[in-house]
Amino acid sequence: MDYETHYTFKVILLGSPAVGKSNLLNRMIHNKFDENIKSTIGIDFGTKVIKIGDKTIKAQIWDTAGQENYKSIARAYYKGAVGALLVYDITDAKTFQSLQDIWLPRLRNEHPEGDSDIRIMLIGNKSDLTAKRAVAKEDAQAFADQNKFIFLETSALDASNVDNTFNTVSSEIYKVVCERELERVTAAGRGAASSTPPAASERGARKEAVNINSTSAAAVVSASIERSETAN
Ligand SMILES: Nc1nc2c(ncn2[C@@H]2O[C@H](COP(=O)(O)OP(=O)(O)OP(=O)(O)O)[C@@H](O)[C@H]2O)c(=O)[nH]1
Ligand SMILES: [Mg+2]
Repeated sequence: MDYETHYTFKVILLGSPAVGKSNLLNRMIHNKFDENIKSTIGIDFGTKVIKIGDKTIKAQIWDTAGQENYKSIARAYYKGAVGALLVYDITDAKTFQSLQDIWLPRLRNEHPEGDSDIRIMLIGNKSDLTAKRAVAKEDAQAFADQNKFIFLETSALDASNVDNTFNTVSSEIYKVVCERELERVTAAGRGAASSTPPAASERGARKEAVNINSTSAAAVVSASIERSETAN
């Protein structure tokens, strides 16, 4: 089918080994679960096309191993991301702690302009294993509130909240794009009315950053295809 894509979003999965990142990706893109899945090697990604209003959005979800050597993949993996899913396993408190100690600081290190440039969601996966719960919902919610993240518990196994996660992160990103589009149009109007519009040029630059991100995401996709071909 031929269609025009209005926006391409890159969303990255982050979290410790075995929290279920790859199965979440599988569930979001193919509606499948693979209990014999192996730990991810290199970088993997899946694409899903969705409609928001009258716009066609291509969402790329990127996945890598929780144990991946940070420096070797960081630049390509984080580059151009406009959404991040911070994933922990509700049955393993260490994986929740590592989001605070490792994954969130890394993400912020790669996005020094701050969280306004990237929509972040906190995801407690394996919600089907309630009997083995080790992270209270209240603690996760408090961490999310403190950082202004949306929080959801999911199960890649029984699919609960997985579509909800995907739709929420996509519409949150889309809202940012719309806000920036509005800022750009407003700034352009102000620029026409005034001979020295410093705020306008600043905002124009921010919008440029969004465009550059989308383009660089596409460039990184081809880089990652080469990588996974080498890995296999
Ligand atoms: N019960 C249950 N098990 C899950 C769920 N998601 C993943 N698992 C299991 O958790 C293990 C790890 O899943 P993966 O998807 O490979 O985890 P990962 O985070 O991609 O791991 P790395 O690639 O090593 O970083 C597998 O044995 C899965 O079967 C879930 O929602 N519920
Ligand atoms: Mg994996």
